[in-house]
Amino acid sequence: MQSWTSPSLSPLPPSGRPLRLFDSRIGRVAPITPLTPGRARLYVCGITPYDSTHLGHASTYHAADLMRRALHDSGLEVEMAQNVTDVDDPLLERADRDGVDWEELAASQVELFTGDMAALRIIAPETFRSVSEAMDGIIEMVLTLHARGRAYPVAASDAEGPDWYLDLAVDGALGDVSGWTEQQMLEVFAERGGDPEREGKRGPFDPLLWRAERPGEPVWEAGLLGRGRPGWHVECVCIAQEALDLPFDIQAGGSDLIFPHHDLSAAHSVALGRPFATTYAHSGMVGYEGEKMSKSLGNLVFVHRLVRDGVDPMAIRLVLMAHHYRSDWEWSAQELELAGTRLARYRTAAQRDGHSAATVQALRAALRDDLDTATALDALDSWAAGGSSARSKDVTEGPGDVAAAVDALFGITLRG
Ligand code: 5CA
Ligand code: ZN
Repeated sequence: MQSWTSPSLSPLPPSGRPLRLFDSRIGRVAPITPLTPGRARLYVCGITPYDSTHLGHASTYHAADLMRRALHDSGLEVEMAQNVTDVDDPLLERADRDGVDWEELAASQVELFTGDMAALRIIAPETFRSVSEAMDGIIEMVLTLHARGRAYPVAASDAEGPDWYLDLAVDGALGDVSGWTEQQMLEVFAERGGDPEREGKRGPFDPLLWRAERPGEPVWEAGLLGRGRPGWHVECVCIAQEALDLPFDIQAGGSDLIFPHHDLSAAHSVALGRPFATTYAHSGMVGYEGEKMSKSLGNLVFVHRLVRDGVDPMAIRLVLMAHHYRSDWEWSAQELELAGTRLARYRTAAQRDGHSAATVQALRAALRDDLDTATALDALDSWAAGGSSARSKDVTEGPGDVAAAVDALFGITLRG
């Protein structure tokens, strides 16, 4: 799939200091040591393209972008992959409701998404692949799971053939990523795409691997599994394997994916005989009007509308930076206004000779400390308040072009 054009990166020689990131699996911050020396491999779960990019998505991809920039600053090459869930229930239902072709709906929303990502100066992933593009590999993966004795059929009353599920019990416990109890899992499984009560399943959390053909749904031929379409989790395992190989270093995405999606992706991978990711990094949920911003609730603030209305995308980035990536927070128009003022102050400071090696050092230290953007903004506020006097006091060694560092580390342009 066509991704977007990455912003050009301001040159900043790597600090060589490792990124420390909170790992949901172990419940604490730990340094990132790539499995392949010198090269970090990162996967971020992509959009289901039936509504354009809202601030919640933007916040999650902003967090992944900061991870990538921090990994780069630590001296690593970075390789990143991102999927597009263009074959899934909510998208097909929306296309049906609106009387549009599902492929056209997906394509139009992906186009808006890539435009938003480019406007926000998010570095494009090396691999940006949709489920329909990855279908051959997904089918092969489902067939491999079947051949390894992990798939079982469940009769479907509204289809000719059975649906196929992954038998989690073969490999033992679920919950490696979330660490949740069965009760916690049951509370959210159904509302996050699961079907714990489906008759004929061996275990409540067994995920759908392959759904048999239903009238009006897009289908692909999968040999002895019959015609149909894949379940959700297998797509990310397949796209990650093809793009990055398994295991890889960091699985990123919003905290709503910890369970079931990331637990079950890891379970698929184990069933294939491979560990999945080493570190699981999750960003918090952005809310609006008292609830999580979500397509199903409809309480959305779209990036492209803000931009169309004249908001500087760099001010949006500053709002995102004002919240720690792991915390849940609410979008507000007042904060956006404050961010606009802040951006103007930073730009004035950058024009006024904003050299400060101490500030650059503080920015890098904050970023590699679990993406501590609030501390980075404090450093920038002091720098902007100090103006050119910061230079005479600055005795710290190292690069001191603050605007170049803000660009390289945080993706924000301060110079026109
Ligand atoms: N296609 C799947 C992932 S494989 C999916 O969750 N799509 S999505 O469109 O619902 O979300 C895309 C990404 O944005 C995911 O990483 C999700 O965790 C994140 N996300 C969704 N809503 C929010 C929100 N309100 N705040 C922060 N991140 C969010
Ligand atoms: Zn995913």
